[in-house]
Amino acid sequence: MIKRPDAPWQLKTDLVTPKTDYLNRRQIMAGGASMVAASSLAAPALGQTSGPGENPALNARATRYTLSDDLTPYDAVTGYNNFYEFGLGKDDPARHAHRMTTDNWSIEVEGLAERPGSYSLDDLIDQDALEERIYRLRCVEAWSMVIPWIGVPLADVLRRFEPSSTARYVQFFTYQNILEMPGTRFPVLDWPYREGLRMDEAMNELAFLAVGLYGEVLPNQNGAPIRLVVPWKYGYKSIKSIDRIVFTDTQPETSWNQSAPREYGFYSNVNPNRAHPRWSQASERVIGGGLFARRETEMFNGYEAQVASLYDGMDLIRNH
Ligand SMILES: Nc1nc2c(c(=O)[nH]1)N[C@H]1C(S)=C(S)[C@@H](COP(=O)(O)O)O[C@H]1N2
Ligand SMILES: [Mo]
Repeated sequence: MIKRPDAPWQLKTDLVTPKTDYLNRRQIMAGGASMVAASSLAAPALGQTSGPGENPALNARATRYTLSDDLTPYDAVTGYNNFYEFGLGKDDPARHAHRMTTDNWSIEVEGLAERPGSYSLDDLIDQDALEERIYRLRCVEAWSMVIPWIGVPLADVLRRFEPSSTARYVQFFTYQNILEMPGTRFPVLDWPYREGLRMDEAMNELAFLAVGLYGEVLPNQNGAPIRLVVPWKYGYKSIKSIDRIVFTDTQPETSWNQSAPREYGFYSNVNPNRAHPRWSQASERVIGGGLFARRETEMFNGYEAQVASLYDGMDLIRNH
């Protein structure tokens, strides 16, 4: 048994709803459908996940950012992952990410901002402000999951650093430790993993920093202790285990764009009309929904109303 260090901002356990109640409540809300789906899980080889209830509980207020679709079962959300620092297999993160140390986490803030510096999680995340948002994560590999995230709007955190008016982009970096992250021994990507957003994208109401899911502290394999969630972009933009943020005036490097620019653009908006060079993006496999469960992919992952105006006048096939 790996003893997880308590996140400094987690609520005292006696103040929160026990997670089993949380899960039961969810099951009732979803008409039991999501939990039934758990038993017919489309059999990705699941690693050793921590079960629901093993991570410390988090309290969060419900929001209107809630998909009515069935939730992806907990075991799939935490057992079928991409986190290349721990290997290329979908079950590698669940098997190996427990090695990552997340205690005393801090984020270095650099570049074009009035308040650069080193911030602890406690500085950045107000535990009374935690929200739950149910967003779909749509991977470029053409599968998706519906996840009840807990966190805070990215804009609220970035504003505290007082970005300068000359900052046009923000770049994020993942923690790097070759001893804890076996996948980084291989030059699969240029480590540390990095991602970026245009400032107006980053300040959009949908962009979210997650510290939890399913009523509990984020499991390591999902990007503990803090990761980005950009619901209208392909999953790889949602960078995990962030330890550095840089404000810049030029479009920053992003790991996947650096590794294969023809396949992965800077914008990476979910776009059923722009195929990946090697496969279609018109539909997606629903993880946890059974062997043949698929859905049509929606423009901007279904968030056209909230984000289409960010790209007015841009050719979204060229600027993919
Ligand atoms: N640091 C880091 N962040 C990452 C990745 C990664 O390999 N390393 N994979 C990305 C990809 S491709 C996807 S689809 C999502 C998966 O998030 P999940 O495992 O929580 O579902 O994380 C993204 N964030
Ligand atoms: Mo992905």
